[in-house]
Amino acid sequence: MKKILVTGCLGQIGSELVMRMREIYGTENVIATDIRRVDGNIVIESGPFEILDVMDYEAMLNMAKKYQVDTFIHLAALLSAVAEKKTKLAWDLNMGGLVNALEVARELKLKFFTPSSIGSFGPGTPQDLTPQDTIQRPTTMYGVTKVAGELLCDYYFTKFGVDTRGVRFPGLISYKTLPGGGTTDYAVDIYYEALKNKKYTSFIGKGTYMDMMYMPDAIDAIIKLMEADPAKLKHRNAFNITAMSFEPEQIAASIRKFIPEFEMDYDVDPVRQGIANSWPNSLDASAAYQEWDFNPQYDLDRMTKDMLENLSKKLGIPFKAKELVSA
Ligand code: AKB
Repeated sequence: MKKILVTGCLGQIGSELVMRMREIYGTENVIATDIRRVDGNIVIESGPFEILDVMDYEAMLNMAKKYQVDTFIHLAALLSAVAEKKTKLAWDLNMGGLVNALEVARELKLKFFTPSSIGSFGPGTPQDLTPQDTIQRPTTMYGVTKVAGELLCDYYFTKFGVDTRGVRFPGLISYKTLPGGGTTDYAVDIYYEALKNKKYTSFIGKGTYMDMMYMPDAIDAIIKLMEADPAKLKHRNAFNITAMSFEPEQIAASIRKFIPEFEMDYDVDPVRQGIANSWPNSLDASAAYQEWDFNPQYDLDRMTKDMLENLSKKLGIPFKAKELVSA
């Protein structure tokens, strides 16, 4: 990767990926785009930024030509809970944006990345240690677009030779940018509420396991996969990756190691609970370990400590993490 175009750069992944790639590849070589501008945003202020509607193929092509990019990272998409409410928009944006981006990659011979998700699986999928290659019959609009996206990326690889690569992300947790309307968002909200109120009401029910990952590991995974030797990749779209699997009681217990008075109760949202129930409990990420040395660094307690320390600074709420007595 030498010159990289990123769509959806103000989202949860994009905002951190752009900053990290600017450190590695040089500020001027990472062109951040989004459909909106947010005054004072660090991604916009720190390097090249352009307004880009991913539904506009001509604008996208011209942007890639203007900056003479060699890599396209396409992140703009609706997340699961919003997609369930805005089904037509989810299809139009998630699929229309993706096919436009793939066409640009084909036309200009660009290396290509787009994320899939644990949402690409469904109730018929083996739920524990879900294999890399298995049944994918999702029952959500988000999942339908993610499976179709995986297939489309494979198609552009086999048919046109576009170097497409992707991962199935679990829930991503970060303190920098909030996720926008996902099912796994409870695992981000809980840290904000733990610091602000020492109490959280979970919209995901007790005993609901989902895969999760801390954002620094997710960013490293994208860069590592994109830099991987193509000869080593047996799979492409998309690799199972995960760093941990937990249910709400376990993340609450992890927070209590640092904030002993933290309390949690439940007010389950039927829409998001239904989505979560249709997803796996835990993925088998061995193909990613074997084919491109995927190597996440954060487990639940290490992530909790880092989240609380950084969020306390961001929110201006004093918090001093003690060293963990037991993990
Ligand atoms: C969501 O909950 O929609 C996302 C995802 C797992 O793809 N975080």
